[in-house]
Amino acid sequence: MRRTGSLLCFAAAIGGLAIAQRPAASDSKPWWRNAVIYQIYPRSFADSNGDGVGDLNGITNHLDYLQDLGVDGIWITPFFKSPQVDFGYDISDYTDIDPQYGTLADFDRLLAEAKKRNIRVLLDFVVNHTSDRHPWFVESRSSRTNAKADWYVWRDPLPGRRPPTNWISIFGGSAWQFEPARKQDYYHAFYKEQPDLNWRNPDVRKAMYDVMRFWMKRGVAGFRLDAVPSLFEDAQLRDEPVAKPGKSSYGDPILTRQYTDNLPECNDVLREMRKVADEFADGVLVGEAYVPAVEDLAKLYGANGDELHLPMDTMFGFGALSATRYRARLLEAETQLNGGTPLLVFNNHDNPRSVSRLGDGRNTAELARMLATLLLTPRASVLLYYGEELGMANDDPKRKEDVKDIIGIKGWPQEKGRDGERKPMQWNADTNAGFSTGATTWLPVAPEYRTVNVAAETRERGSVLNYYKALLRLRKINAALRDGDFTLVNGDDPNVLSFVRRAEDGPAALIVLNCTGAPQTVAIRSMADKQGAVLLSSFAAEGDAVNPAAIQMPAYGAMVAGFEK
Ligand code: TEU
Repeated sequence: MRRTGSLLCFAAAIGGLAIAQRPAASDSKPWWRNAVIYQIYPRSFADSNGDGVGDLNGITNHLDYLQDLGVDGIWITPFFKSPQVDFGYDISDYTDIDPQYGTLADFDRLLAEAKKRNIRVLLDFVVNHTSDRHPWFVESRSSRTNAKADWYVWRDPLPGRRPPTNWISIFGGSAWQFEPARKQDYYHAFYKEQPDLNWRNPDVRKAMYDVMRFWMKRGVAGFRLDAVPSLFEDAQLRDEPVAKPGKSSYGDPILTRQYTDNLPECNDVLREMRKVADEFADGVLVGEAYVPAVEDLAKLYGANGDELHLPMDTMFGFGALSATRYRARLLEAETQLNGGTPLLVFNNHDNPRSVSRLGDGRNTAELARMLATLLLTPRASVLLYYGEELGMANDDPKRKEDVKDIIGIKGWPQEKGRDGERKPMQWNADTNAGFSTGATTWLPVAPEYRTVNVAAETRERGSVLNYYKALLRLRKINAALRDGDFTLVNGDDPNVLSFVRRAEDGPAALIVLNCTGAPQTVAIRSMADKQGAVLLSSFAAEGDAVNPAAIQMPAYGAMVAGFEK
């Protein structure tokens, strides 16, 4: 492709270049529609006091970076009081901060500083379970007659003190734990230190809704609801049938989860939570939901759009790298979510980072730029995981004695745990990657930090970070990417995914993504008579001419091109 002066003018004329466009003056869309929400794992983002563990003040210190990156909101994973068995997903006080992360005053300062920068703050609401040290559970386990006796899921054991059902914990072993004081078992979908709340009890519901109000009154915009499918279990206590032969990495039988996941009662709770969120302007509920099919995802928006605003589409980003699969998933999201906004995600603190999971170890930066484009150009809201914008790779522990995540400790070596995707954020090439001034950090920084870091990538033209920034900017200023509809264009090409976003009566953006590690040529027949110009590409310069009849794509190449109509 060639760069020409006249094409630059053409690109400006069709509204592609930054200088030619401004965001719409009065935008009545809710803030979360087409928003980019940046997930922060606070232990690993920035350590302000040198103890080797990230904290709230560390986040506040880097809000300018996030503003410059161009995100609309942040979701911070749990920083509430917790024994940290599951690094904060075991909460012992929902309305206070764990001292290792800071204080309520620190949090209020974070909120105020984020607000100044127009960044919304979402908290992680662990709704399915508390810590076994939570005062509610301490009381509940003490007798069968106390005031909180029915706040958790208690059942009599079978004769011989066998567990009430064959249900298996998601983190391995029986999902039941015997409590001598009650001579009963309690249910835990996750660790035994994470007893499940009894959502059939109205007092539990009220207490949890009051937690939401506590934080929303302080100014948080909403919540990412943890482990939504696990809220209810079969009231009749039916055993799960065997799903397939063999054993899990924890040595358990592999059972279905038809009596323990995604029960219809979950939707009743989501409707109630939505009403609470709607008591506040701008309230938003994001949901963590690993569901098997698009119909299940659709249900989480509510039959009348009155449940989650944004259930995560985990099927899209956590499957194989395949143009065919992405095409099918994006089409489903467009047509089968009853008008709900899809929420796309490639990375989080529970899954190996995408460039390692999907890549072949070569062309990692190219793959990162292609995945960025695939994430940020469809009609969707987006979750971005800290470090994803740098192209950070996974870095699993090599020895069992180094593992911090209890999943890895229990499941080693088949299951290495989630430390690899929770490595400290790489700010610069200094000691501890600029994450901490401490002598040691809770997890060691990944060796790649010397080149993959914010400081180096800010300087480097065409770096993954600068590509993300340009893409986030384009997504805001380009009418087609901001508001346009979505049409798949290159049939069933197994290697290259292409689609068009078109604003009403306005310019169009053509997105072309090579989902393979080999060069490809693609022809967009429906646009063969048109000529466009590159708006942003991982391999071509802004303003370069684009001829849709024959587009040469290098390995993992990505391109966004502007067209007049
Ligand atoms: O995860 C819920 C969930 O479905 C996980 O079991 C996920 O499948 C697993 O981590 C994959 O390895 C949420 C949180 O995101 C996770 O970090 C917590 O450990 C879990 O809930 C328990 O609160």
